[in-house]
Amino acid sequence: MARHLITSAIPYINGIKHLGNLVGSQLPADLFARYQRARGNEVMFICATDEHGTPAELAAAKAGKPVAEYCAEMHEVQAKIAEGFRLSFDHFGRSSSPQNHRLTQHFAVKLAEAGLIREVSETQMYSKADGRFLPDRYIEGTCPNCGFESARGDQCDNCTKQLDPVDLINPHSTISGSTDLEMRETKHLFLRQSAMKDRLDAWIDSKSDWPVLTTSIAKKWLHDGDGLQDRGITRDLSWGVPAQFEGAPWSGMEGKVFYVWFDAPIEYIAATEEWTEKTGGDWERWWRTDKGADDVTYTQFMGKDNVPFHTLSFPATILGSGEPWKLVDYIKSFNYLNYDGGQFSTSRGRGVFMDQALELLPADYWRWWLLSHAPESADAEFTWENFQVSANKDLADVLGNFVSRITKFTRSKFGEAIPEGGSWGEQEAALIEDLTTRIRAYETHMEEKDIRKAAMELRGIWVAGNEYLQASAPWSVFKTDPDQAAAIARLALNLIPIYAVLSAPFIPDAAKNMLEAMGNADRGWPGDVKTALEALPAGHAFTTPEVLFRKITDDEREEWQERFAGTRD
Ligand code: B3M
Ligand code: ZN
Repeated sequence: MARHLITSAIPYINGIKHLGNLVGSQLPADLFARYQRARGNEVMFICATDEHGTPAELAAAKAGKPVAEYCAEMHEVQAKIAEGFRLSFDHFGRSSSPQNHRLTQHFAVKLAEAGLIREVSETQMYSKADGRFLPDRYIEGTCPNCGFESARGDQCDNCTKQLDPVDLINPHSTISGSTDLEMRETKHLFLRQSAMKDRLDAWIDSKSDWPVLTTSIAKKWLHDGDGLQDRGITRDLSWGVPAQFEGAPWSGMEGKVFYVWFDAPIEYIAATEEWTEKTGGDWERWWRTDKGADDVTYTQFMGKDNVPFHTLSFPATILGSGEPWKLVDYIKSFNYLNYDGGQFSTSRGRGVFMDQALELLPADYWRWWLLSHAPESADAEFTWENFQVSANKDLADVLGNFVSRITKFTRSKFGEAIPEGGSWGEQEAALIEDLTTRIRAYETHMEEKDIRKAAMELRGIWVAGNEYLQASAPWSVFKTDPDQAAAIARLALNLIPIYAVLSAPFIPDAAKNMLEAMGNADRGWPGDVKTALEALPAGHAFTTPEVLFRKITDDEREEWQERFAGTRD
């Protein structure tokens, strides 16, 4: 039994995420976790809310709530929506947890002991109108790299370049809008990433199987311009992990906290420790190579804007600590999903947000469309037309129709049990061969985290069953040879639990309904296809399920298109 540690980038606490966020991390991570569990492997699937930094503070201020209260509430909201999408986290943690406070401070101490932290006296943007320093998102201006006008102090959302607030052109405070800013002297801690450059470079070089999207971003950061830069890991904020604490090897850091991007990835570990508190399980055997984690395969999922932090900063923390922590084995990154001719926009409420999606249709519709159109090799685009076609064809016409046709036919001719009689011939042998090839290909795509390819193969597997039914036509055969019709029905009914098991990582609810209809006949992953097709014997009872997938009408499509074109308040 292999052991898989799987983490999804942890979503910021500030509000409900849109479908583009979902498909860029949590959903593909869930697909992989469900697949690995279905293969009988041991899985630890971790996600959390990212609760520190300026996004949290700004959102809480906007909501008129103390930040701790805001975070606690929004965590519950996000957890509930994640459940709605059937995201099967073993634990959905909180980066504000005591475990993360402790671990973040622990790493900082270890890094300092290894000589990888330096104290820097630097000038920072200070807003006289606001009476405070303006870290990260408290300041916006024009990106010096690409000219984007709403670049934030820490990163440009347009070109993904990491920025320093002092780099921005025409900067202003996002609290008051004030441009009356001045540079003031303040002390901060810096992580000496530059000292780790060669180690990180060699490590990235050893990952020849990683997506080019991942390695090219890492390489750019390592080699462009002056190469990998040291990064400030403290901020002038009150909400976060305090940078001054008992046992800290520095002084004068009162009133400062660690930078959100320093503590957020550490939360992957801390969330597993939170899971221990919840379950009594052993988190160290997932994270400490001296405590059993050396046989763990660790896979991370994230959008491309998060790649620099996961290929460079977090590994610098892990490697730099000098302790035996588990390093990531594979980083699956994604391009962006666009929305109907433009971008999803949280600030302008453009596009479909996770809570809204679930009000329109069950999770499986969204899961299927998003995963089968995952922005892997390039940016992808959500359009309502495409969504309607994909759901109606793949889910309703192909899979749903197959299940409905064979259960209804059997019920009407033989009753609700797998019928007896007849035998399989050439047509069945050909189907078994075809399915065997396809299922093995599906496994390969899933192992390689080629999500679109896996989706297309799965669809091919559904189509094969439909075509078999069409070609063998048990409704005609029945008139002259009821025994032969029974043999066909027996095979087709046995395909339903196989489809359920194979499809569950993509569409878990429909899979569950299919298994239930077949008397909860989960016989595990189909290894040998012929054996799997003989799993349910004649006489095994089934029920004819309600419509698995209803079709999306043109009226609905038009209404939704209009409704989500702009502003959500
Ligand atoms: N919260 C950014 C994002 O939600 C950030 C990811 C942290 S992963 C450790 O895209
Ligand atoms: Zn830019």
